[in-house]
Amino acid sequence: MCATCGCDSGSNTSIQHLGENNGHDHSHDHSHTHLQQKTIVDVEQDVLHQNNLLAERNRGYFEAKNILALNLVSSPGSGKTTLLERTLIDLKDKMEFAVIEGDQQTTNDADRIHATGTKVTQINTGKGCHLDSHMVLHALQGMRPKENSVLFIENVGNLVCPAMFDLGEKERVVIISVTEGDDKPLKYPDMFHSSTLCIVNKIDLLPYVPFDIVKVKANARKVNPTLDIIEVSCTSGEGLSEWYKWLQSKVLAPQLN
Ligand SMILES: Nc1nc2c(ncn2[C@@H]2O[C@H](COP(=O)(O)OP(=O)(O)OP(=O)(O)O)[C@@H](O)[C@H]2O)c(=O)[nH]1
Ligand SMILES: [Mg+2]
Repeated sequence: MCATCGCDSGSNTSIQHLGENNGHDHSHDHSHTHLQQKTIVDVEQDVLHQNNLLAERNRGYFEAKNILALNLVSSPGSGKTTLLERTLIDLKDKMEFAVIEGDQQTTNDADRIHATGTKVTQINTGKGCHLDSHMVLHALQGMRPKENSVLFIENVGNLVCPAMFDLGEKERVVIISVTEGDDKPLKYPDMFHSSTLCIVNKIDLLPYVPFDIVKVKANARKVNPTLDIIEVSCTSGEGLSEWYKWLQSKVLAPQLN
């Protein structure tokens, strides 16, 4: 049990590698002896401290290999996997990609990514509601993303707990879709505060939903004044070129053709 958010993260995790790697499945149990502490505050600090240590290890690995690691976070169904499918296909001649998928159950998202021809590893968190740096470390050991590549880590759909868990990523990208309501940045500020880019997805649905795009931007910048914001529709393709430009601007020189 992860006391930080009350979920069962880590005790029931399975990792499955799909595609061109030395795939193997395994579950692993670990006794969280550090949870025997006196107070919840101690437990929270310990869980996050352990997570941060491994996150730094992941970050060192990414830096050594010149891998741009991006952590994609959002509530369930905002379009993370759809955005990845489009991106992986549209930019496949320009960049080398790998993907880690996080979901409580199923390999549905990994199957979708695999269909694009991209190396992908699925992490199933069981009862857990977020990825942590330990899970990502295990996934990396199996998948070994290439040097000078872009690694997308699609987190479990959840606007709360993933905000607390550094995975070692370079940047965090939060996705919000127009069906979710323009007040979400104010209600879930940690996620918007810790991200560097906010993608507003499903703008093709704007004529049908009461969502104020000016308001959502103002709300997002209230909690994070330096947040980049890009409006897209993964269905129509509108705005995707701006996302691709942002992505290319983050990729270090050797990753560009
Ligand atoms: N209208 C519209 N639908 C979209 C758009 N992007 C994604 N969808 C749809 O939204 C639904 C959820 O998309 P996913 O990409 O699975 O969302 P997700 O964030 O990966 O979901 P989880 O992994 O379950 O959190 C699917 O039915 C998509 O086809 C868009 O730009 N416009
Ligand atoms: Mg998904």
